[in-house]
Amino acid sequence: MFLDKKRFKNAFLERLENMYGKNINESTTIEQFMVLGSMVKEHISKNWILTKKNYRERGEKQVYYLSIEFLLGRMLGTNLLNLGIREIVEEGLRDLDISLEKIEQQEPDPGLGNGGLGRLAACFLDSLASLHLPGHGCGIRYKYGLFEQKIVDGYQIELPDYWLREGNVWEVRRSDKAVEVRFGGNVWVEKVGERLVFHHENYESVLAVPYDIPVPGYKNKTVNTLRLWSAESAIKDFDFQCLNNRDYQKIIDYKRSTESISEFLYPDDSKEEGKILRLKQQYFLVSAGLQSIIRSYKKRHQDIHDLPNKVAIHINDTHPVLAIPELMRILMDEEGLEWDQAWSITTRTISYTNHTTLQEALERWPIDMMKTLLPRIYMIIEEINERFCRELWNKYPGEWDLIHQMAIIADGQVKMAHLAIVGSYQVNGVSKIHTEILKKQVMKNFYACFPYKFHNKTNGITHRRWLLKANPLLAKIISDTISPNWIEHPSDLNYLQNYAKDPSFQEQIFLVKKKNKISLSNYIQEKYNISVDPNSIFDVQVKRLHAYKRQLLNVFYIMDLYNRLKENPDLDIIPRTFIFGAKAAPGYFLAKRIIKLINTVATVINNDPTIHGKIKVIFIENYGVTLAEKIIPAADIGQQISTASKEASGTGNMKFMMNGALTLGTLDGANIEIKDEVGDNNIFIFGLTPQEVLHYYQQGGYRARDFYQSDPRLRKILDQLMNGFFLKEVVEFKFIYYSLLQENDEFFVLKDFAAYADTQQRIDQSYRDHKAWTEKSIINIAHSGIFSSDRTIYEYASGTWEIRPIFIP
Ligand code: T68
Repeated sequence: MFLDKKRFKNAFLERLENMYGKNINESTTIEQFMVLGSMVKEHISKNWILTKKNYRERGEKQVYYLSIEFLLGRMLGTNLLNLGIREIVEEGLRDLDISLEKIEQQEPDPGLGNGGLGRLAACFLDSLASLHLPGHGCGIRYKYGLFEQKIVDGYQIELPDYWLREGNVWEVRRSDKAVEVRFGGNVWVEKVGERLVFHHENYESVLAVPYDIPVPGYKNKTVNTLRLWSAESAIKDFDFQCLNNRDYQKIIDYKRSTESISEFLYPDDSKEEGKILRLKQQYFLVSAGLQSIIRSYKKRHQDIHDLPNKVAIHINDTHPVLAIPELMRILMDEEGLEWDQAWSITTRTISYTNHTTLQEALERWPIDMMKTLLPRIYMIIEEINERFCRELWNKYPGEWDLIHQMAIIADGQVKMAHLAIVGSYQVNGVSKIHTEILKKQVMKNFYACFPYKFHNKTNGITHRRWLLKANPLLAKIISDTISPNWIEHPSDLNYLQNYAKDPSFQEQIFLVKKKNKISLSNYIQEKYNISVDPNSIFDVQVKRLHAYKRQLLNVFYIMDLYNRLKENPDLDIIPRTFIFGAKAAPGYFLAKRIIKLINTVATVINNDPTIHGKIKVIFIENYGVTLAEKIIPAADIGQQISTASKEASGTGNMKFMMNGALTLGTLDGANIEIKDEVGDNNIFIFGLTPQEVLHYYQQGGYRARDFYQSDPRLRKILDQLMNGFFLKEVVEFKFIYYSLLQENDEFFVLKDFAAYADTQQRIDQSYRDHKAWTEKSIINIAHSGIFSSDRTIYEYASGTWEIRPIFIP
């Protein structure tokens, strides 16, 4: 049906009739989306079945990527691109007087993730399939994704994101593959001959039902699977009728409690809440995932001892770390293996990636909670801990403190990162500096014990979504210049280096950026009724709101610039449009005050005629994958200004450079590697180094108040927070003020301010020379190929999972 335009049109009209009993004029755009989606899914199905058959029959090793989040973004556009049918569809629809773009906008954006960690998982799926690699995702089908953000009077309001309202056209429910997951109850042990048999009783049974989503590779025949699990009660509907009232109530309660497990995504990206429902979600994912992995393994292979040669299981941060004790449970309690055999298999099957060194984000669960909810799993963790501590004792006799620090269970808590390191064969950091910080600081004791486990795999992004799809104008001029080979070999982008000084190519690049800026300006005009100048510098910071990401530094500079403009309206600056997008965790008070501050400053500045529109400040609400695809291609500057050592990698930085924006950043995460690629002249770096920051922390911080006293700009800005200059209700900003001056500015905002302001002024100077600027922009694009997730996945496939491509005939 996608062979040519004519066949496509006929098939489309016919299906519209079949599904909705309507002709083209009667149908709504959402109906058109559902029709097109179902056609595309059907088109994928053939190769999906073929891929599964090949994987089954060829018996080669496969990887399962376990993640509590997959931040997928819309799928129609990427599917059309990967299948190579976008043009036919676009033209066919145009004949019918329908815009493909409008149809695409009907698709809900599945926000099943918070930020970088979830988006990385989605990029990895695309790269696995595009590289012909047998790799599947395993996650949770949350009924509600990350909240929808509205800004009302400058404040963030959270609305539920019921993304499944119209159904999900991409998924297939697989009731036949449902499995049971058990919570609570008690465990008793029986000795049968030489063996101990564990009986789990009085548990609550939850049915895990998988929904499969196809993941097609780029113009190949591979179609991998993302399997998302939904929690349901294990009761059949007819049971309801024959029950008296009391039991009926019990059943309703049970139904509610089971279904709540996959109800919503936890909206905090940096703090562990220790909520029992979250622990339930984690075990639900892991138990359902592993049961299904083992079941499918046993269909293909005889010997369970061979598991590590045929299956790799990767855990995305510690959220799925219960995969370790769960695999032990299955191997011992269900497959009848001894501890040592099971442990050897487990620790050769599971690998782990760490995404943070923030203390508050390192997961710890109270022993009591875990024991009550997962009695058998807790027993296994206890045993792992005992054996590990015994080993430590042999290695470091008498060193109680050290052993206490490294234990998996200590101080009434289970330390999930310790369990992850001990129970896996590889621990990966997400950028060079992050891996070094893990080795030398945060996990240094573990590194001393298991130096061979620690590896770096710098993150990446799929250039297919983030360049080819998000920025078609740029993709086209790149293809016209160096041939479209870069799409399959992103390192070919390097050839653009030869055109960095070419005036005609520079001209094209400049024009494309301008067009993207105009298109974003139109969006801002329509949505917020604010006019922005496409000739101004588009200076963008879009990411989750967190104190360590330092949106505050950005807004302080804006306040300072405004103050200077007020003093001298003739101040010679290139007009600037500051663009923010950021969701704050609903319970994160400081972050929400910062959103209010940005919006307050924006309102004052945007409505002040005396500065002649030289600066504008825009807060784009509800930032997510879809908006990122619109905003990033229009950026001149991407701000990556986290306190050095705090951002494990960042992936926004890579998206910006790939779209020709220059980075304004600290020496943190992958910024360092970007700088090494593009050279010092093509990036704007400022501020403390990670070593300096860590050094200050060891000394107990620095004296923030000194900076308030010695820098008149800072004094003025901080005073303005408290004297009602921007907002009469000063109480709103007290909390920010005190976090800096009384709590001593944990993230060095004041300390880095001067360097940041200087660098912003360098940018202003630099932008005046359009040719030189565009040359820098081209150099950034040319060096972005290495940050394709294809490279990252290649490294994981060869260096961690040991999987090989399987070409589908
Ligand atoms: C991010 N982490 C890192 N966490 O902050 C970022 N956390 O530097 C890195 O580039 C990215 O991971 C990919 O490696 C997160 O996004 C979360 O979203 C998260 C979610 C739940 C709980 C804790």
